[in-house]
Amino acid sequence: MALTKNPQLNQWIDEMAQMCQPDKIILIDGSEAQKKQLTDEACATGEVARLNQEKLPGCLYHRTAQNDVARVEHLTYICTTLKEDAGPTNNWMAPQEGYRRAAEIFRGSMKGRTMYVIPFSMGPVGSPFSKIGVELTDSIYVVLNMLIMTRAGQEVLDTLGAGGAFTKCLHGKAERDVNKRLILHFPEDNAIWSVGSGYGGNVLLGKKCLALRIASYIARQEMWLAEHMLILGIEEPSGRIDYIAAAFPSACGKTNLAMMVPPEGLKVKGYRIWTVGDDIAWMRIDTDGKLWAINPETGFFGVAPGTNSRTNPNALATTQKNTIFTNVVLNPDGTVWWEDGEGEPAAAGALDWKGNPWKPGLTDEQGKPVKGAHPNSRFTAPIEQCPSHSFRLDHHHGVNISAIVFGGRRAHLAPLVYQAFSWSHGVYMGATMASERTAAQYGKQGEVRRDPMAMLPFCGYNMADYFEHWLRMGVRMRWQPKIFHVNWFRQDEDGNFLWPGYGENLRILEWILARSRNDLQAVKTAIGFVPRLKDIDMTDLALPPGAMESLFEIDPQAWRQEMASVAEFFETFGDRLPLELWAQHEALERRLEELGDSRT
Ligand code: GTP
Ligand code: SPV
Ligand code: MN
Repeated sequence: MALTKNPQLNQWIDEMAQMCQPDKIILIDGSEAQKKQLTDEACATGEVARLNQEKLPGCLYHRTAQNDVARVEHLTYICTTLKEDAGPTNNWMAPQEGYRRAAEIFRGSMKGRTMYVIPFSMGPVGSPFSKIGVELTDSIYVVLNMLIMTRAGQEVLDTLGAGGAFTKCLHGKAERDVNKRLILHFPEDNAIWSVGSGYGGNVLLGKKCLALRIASYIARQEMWLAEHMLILGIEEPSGRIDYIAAAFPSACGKTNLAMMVPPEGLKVKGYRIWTVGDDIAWMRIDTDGKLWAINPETGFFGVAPGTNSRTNPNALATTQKNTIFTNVVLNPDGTVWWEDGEGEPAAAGALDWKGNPWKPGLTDEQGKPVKGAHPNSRFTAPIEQCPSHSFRLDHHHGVNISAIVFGGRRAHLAPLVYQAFSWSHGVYMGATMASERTAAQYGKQGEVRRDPMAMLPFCGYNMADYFEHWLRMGVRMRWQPKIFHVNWFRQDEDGNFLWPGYGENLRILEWILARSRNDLQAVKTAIGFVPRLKDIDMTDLALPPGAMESLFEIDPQAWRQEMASVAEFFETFGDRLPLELWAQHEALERRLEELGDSRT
């Protein structure tokens, strides 16, 4: 009997099954009973383990292979007919070549295994904002994660109907050998093939692969935006809620900002924070000419290390039940721990993310501390468990965006906050963003690289066309959100963060909202508007003398060096780069010469 009522889907499943040769095919219906059965099975094979069900009800533990702990950008490809359409920032492979090379690895790889069919919706089921995907996978870990991260199951198939379109997402663990690992995107076919990995961003195909790479390609054609952005709402005692969308590169603070708790000093102001999303925003211009955003996901796949009741109490509360922990420390009592986590790890009997005996203070042969949790260890948790989750999560229009914020991890150069002069200048600011590399991707940590709009690893087409698309979107809006840049990570000479970050960031968001309502004056500098220091509410926050001045320092010499690196980056796009960005670049060069860093 046919598996679904959609002939095109059935045919595709057949073809993929012929290639991968699973023993069985199981359709994921989204029911609790099936979820429990799959969990039991995965526990029996050791793919996951149940944690202490009294202390962490419904929680599971998982370890990835040791060579498979982060996204692999060097093995991630955009497969378009023309290489030009992938652009200079993406790895490219011809579609035929991609299918051929991946098929070699997929062929027969599911022998003795089950292929699960996961119908999922990114965005509320049936909303015109949403997109449907179907993921085929041989990993129960992937199924259990997708059930948290997306709306998955029978309801989605019903909505798809007999003729609906969907993104074809094929995943196989194969041997989890780095030399047989490929993450391929075929935007022209609305398809994704991922093979040889079991790590989140490579295998939860609704997330980075569909909701960013494929969606960004579709969004350009349909005139909307698919972005690597958190969305949060700030409610004032009057009841007014303003929503902010912010793009920071991986492991640069999106989850933390999205769930922030107002600091003590601002408590009297009575703000309430609403978390809409922590990683991805799909934004459209609605009939009112304003920008509206939804979070297409239903869960968080968040960085564990650094999460504690001081930095992110909402994340900690969210992860107390029904959560999957990946690559963290396993305590002997079936609880979990990670670096800069809550409380102390077990003094004895704990296992590290590799499964080796581990205790606090452990060092290797060279005397270097051994981390218990992998720096990119993660939790997968339902957004509805977050104490600050928005009441508009299932609203098919989402929320109206008042301000767009770009940010990176810069030890020097970028001030704490500054504002673009216009939409085009804001697009330039986003296009020229740079950040230090983190543990969320393979490669040399700490190295500064350009990461436009935090989309460098996630844009499914030529980024020159993507910038053009951003410029055009601005023209089409009747009401453009103001654009800002923040840097929570500026350091002093000794390498200490100058800004305390986390909840204290609300002090900067306050300024951002006031500016986006045209409520405040600001200081014009060469790079944009910066706050008058008196306009940042510092109640109960004492920074060392001179810290605020250092946080806002604009060093013309350093900026000129930055400009050279930006020009070099822009040149890689050749003629395809919108002239408007070069115009913005030249205007900034002129301002740097004329104004220097003159500030009042
Ligand atoms: P992805 O899930 O990879 O996209 O990451 P993310 O952008 O959601 O990053 P996340 O909020 O998980 O933060 C990553 C790291 O940055 C954690 O170690 C945090 O503790 C740290 N961090 C977050 N916000 C701040 C901040 O305001 N200041 C400082 N100094 N560190 C921060
Ligand atoms: C990121 O790296 O930006 C993440 C985690 O959000 S992953 O899903 O692995 O891409
Ligand atoms: Mn991310």
